Amino acid sequence: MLFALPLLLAAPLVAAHGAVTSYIIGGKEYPGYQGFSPVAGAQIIQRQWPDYNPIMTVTDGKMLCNGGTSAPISAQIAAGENITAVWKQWTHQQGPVMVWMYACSGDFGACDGRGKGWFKIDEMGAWGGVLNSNNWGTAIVYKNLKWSSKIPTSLKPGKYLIRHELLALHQANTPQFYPECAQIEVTGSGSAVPGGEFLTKIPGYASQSDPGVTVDIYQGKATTYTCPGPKVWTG
Ligand SMILES: *[C@@H]1O[C@H](CO)[C@@H](O)[C@H](O)[C@H]1NC(C)=O
Ligand SMILES: [Cu+2]
Repeated sequence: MLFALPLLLAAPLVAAHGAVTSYIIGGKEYPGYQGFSPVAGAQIIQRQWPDYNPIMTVTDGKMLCNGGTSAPISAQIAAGENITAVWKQWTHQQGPVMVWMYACSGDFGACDGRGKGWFKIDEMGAWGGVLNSNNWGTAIVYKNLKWSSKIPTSLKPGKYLIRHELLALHQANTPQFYPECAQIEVTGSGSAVPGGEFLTKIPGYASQSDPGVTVDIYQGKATTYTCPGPKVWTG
């Protein structure tokens, strides 16, 4: 029984939660990382994350791409086109979806996502005025196991990280963050870049006490929800 115990404890961690496992751009599916055994040189556009475990604090280093470092390849996407993230599994129905980008100044291998360069291109919090409900962005991911976002049409072409973040709020005052990143090369003729008010650092885009982070969705007082971090930049 001593040997069985760690297995019993570990199994639910794999069974619950989730992570982005592939991406669809223009009808083509780009395999992502499937989990749990990172290997060097895997021909995927996604930065390999070590596990499905939730991140519990906004300052955790894993907030940046769930701990993943660079990948050997990237996908091209035209500005104005949609990218769809796909989750093999997802288990929570309360909390927002946020999609972020970061302009790399050089090669992906040297693009560490550090500094005040992250901006949101998409988010969905709650609707309908009742937070203790399934009217949340993550409930759509629960249902469809997919999330589509448009790359802003006017965005300056170049190499970018794209970071899909699910923030699960089903436990009162106990946020759980699930962020993964992929490498995309945006094409087009735009020249727009977000202004400083749209940019932030990750980790560190909000404080742990931000009402969009540490919230009790069951206490019935709050009826509206504001996603943490800067406003979405649409170009
Ligand atoms: C493209 O993404 C936007 C969100 O940015 C969404 O509203 C729209 O439905 C998506 N279109 C498709 C065809 O998935
Ligand atoms: Cu979970």
